[in-house]
Amino acid sequence: MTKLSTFLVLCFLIIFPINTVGAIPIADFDFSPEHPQTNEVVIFDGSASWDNEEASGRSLISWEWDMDNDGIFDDALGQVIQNSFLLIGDYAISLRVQNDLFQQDTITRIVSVGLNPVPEPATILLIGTGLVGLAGLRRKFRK
Ligand SMILES: [Ca+2]
Repeated sequence: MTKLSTFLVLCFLIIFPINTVGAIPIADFDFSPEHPQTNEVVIFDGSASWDNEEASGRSLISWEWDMDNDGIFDDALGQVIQNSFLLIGDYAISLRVQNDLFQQDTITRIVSVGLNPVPEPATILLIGTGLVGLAGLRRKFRK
């Protein structure tokens, strides 16, 4: 090996150390319940994310979430977060993970939120008041 080629190999190893060349963070998350309803607390768990070089000491250092689908990951921080949705619909939820080499990966999943069939206390109160009113009318007509 010539001095020049030895020098070039050393430069390459300094710039791209062997144990970091293949490091790739992989973003992944689950959410529960799988079919959430309006106003229900949904747990988003990013612990399924990993780095393919974890055996070489690489690790993930951040989990950032984009909950409003604006492309900015500033809505929540942390491996496990929770959120609830006021309206029915399909929501694109994204997670971005970063490893200790500042390499990143993102993943987007669609959360389909359905209507909560359980009536709210205010609705129950309204129906109850209506029934009492009907009963009162019925008594009036009997007299
Ligand atoms: Ca956002």
